[in-house]
Amino acid sequence: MTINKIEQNDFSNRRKTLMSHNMDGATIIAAGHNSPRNHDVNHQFRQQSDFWYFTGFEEPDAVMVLLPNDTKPYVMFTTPFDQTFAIWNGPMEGIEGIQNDYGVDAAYSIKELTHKLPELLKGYTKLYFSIGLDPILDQVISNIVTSRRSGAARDGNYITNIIDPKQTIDNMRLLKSQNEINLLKTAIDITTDGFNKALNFTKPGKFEYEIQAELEKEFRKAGSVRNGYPSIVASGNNSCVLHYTNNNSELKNGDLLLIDAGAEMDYYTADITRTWPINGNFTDLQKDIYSIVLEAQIKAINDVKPEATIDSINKTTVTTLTDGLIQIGLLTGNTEKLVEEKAYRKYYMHGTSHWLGIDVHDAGVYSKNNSFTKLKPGMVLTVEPGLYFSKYIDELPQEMKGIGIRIEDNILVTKTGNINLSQKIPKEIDEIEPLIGILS
Ligand SMILES: [Mn+2]
Repeated sequence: MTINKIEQNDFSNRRKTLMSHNMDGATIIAAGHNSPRNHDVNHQFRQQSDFWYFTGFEEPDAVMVLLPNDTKPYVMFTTPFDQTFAIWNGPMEGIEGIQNDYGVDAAYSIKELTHKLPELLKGYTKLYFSIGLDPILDQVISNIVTSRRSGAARDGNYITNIIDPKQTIDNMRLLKSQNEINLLKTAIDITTDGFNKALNFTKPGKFEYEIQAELEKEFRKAGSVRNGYPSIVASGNNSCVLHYTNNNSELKNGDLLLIDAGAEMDYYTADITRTWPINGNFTDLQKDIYSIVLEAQIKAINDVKPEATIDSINKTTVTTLTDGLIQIGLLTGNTEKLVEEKAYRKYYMHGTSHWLGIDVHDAGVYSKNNSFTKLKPGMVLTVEPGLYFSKYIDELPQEMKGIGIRIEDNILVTKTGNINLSQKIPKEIDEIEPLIGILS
């Protein structure tokens, strides 16, 4: 399997594009910080997505500064190399490493930020900076603004605008390059292997975490160092819980198993869901409900093409789901009217699609000023209809309670329509059933 990494050249081009949008100001983006778990143990660190997108640098506590009018436009503040730290915690780039390997024009110690950053920003009256993401950097910037303003009586050169660069960055991240698409494909192929193993190991009496282990073993074996989000391995009524992550129940004969998971590959993640019967055979009722969701999903995927919107795809989905809910007797009346009233919301309470990329719910708006973002070639989105008949909905017929079904694929928009990047994971009933439990 070829693993295409995002190269220094890609990061450099991204910075150039961002600077071309923000020529009249300095752009400042902070890296993430470690988050303590307890005592001297941190949660696993993963770089802040925007910072990584422009730098490829994976250490915490750094700050990127882009100065388009300077001869040295790409500046980085980072933690200097520390021998003790390196011995205890592993390799770190330090000032020298970041200068040699990351294409920065100038690098300084993060400890110098408060006195060096005001110097660097001297020639700029506009800052592109997202306030409210990093309280420490907010304070540093606020101090610079205050000090420049108090000096303004003499030179008139103070900071007049602080503009959030988010919209520009989101628009960039929304359109994927070929390298990014390749990485997403790799992440999806790895996830495919995991789903196949999970299918093969499903059997009544096992626990959700055992299936999770088989799934994630394939992720790790193939070179994915972490998931894009915590895996949902949900059996029985847990499949109706959208954000279920306990993954500690026993698989019961006659119940369904829903898995929503994605391997991350060099910062790009898959996001795939399948649902199957634990004992290898759908009951007639499960089949009926599954078929409704599958039909909605296939119709929605057919709708993915340039000029369509996440809203138009959602309309197709909820229309099909509403028809299905009428068929199985949970809704009565006219489809169009029921769709308008959002009567389906009781059993389908989430959206049909979201952008996919560095973040599982990736950057990019769905609509602005009441106009929906039109799909363009190079965008990647999920299509994930579902129906959830929670045991907590009292009025549901007993036999329906605990049936939760979602089917989710990852779709690349192309010039002529789309490519379903996760189509290799089976979802037709007669394809799925023979694979269940054959290795358990
Ligand atoms: Mn999703």
